[in-house]
Amino acid sequence: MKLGSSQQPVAAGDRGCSTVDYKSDADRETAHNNSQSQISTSSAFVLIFTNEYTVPRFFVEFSLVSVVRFSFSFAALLWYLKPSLRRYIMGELGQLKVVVVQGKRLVIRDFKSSDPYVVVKLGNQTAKTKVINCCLNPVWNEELNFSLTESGGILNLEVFDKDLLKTDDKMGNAQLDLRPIVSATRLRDILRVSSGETTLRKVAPNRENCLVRESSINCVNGVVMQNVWLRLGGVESGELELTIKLITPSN
Ligand SMILES: [Ca+2]
Repeated sequence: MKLGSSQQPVAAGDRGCSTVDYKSDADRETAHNNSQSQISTSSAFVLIFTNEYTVPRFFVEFSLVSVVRFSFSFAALLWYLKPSLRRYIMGELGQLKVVVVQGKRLVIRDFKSSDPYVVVKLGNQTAKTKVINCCLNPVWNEELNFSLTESGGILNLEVFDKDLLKTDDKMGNAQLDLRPIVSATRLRDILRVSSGETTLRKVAPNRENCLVRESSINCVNGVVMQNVWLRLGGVESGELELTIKLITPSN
C-alpha cells in the first residue's frame, strides 16, 4: 500500500486548524457517515438516559402515592372496625371501667344525714356519680369509664355531700393502686385464660393502701376484675365498695 493512498485522513497541521484533508470523496463520505453514526449514538444515549431517569421517577412517585393512599385506607378501616386496636395505637393500655357500687356508714354533713356523691379521678380524667339524697348507706351501682395509659396509675376517689346554698362538704377520700390489676392482666395473657373464673392474685390490706379487707383479682370469662372495699380517710367513718374492670385490646 502506497503512503498517498492511505485510508486515514491527513490533518492540515500547517494551517493550524482542526480541518481535515481527505484524499478522496470516498474518504470524506466514510468520515461523514462515521460522524453521523457518532451523533446518532450520542442522541440515543441522551434519550435512553432521559428515559431511564424519567420512567423510574414516574414509577417511584406513583408507587409512593399508592403506598400512602393504601396505608391511610387500611388504617381508617382498622380504626373503624376495631376500637380496641385504635386505643392500642393511641398508646392506651386499656379501658378501665369503675363501678361505684355502694357506700357504708358515711358521715353526717347535714342535720341528720347527707346527700352523697363520688368523684373519681384518674390522671387528668374526672367522672362522678349521681347524688343520692338523705342517705348514709347509698347504693349507686354506677359505671364510670376511663382510659388507662400507664401501668402505675392511681385511682383517686372523693365523696362529697351535695349542698345547694353552700360549697359541698367533704365526706372522705380514698386511693386505689392500679398496678395489681395491670400485672394480673399480663398474667392472664401469659396463661391465656379466656373462660371460666380464675383467681389471678390477691392484694392484702396494709398501711400503704386503703383496703378494708383482702381483695381478689379474678378473670371472669376473659375479663380481669377486682372488687374492693376502701376505707375513707380524713373522716370519722365510711367505706366504699368498687368493682374495677380492665378491658385491653386482647379482650
Ligand atoms: Ca347536703
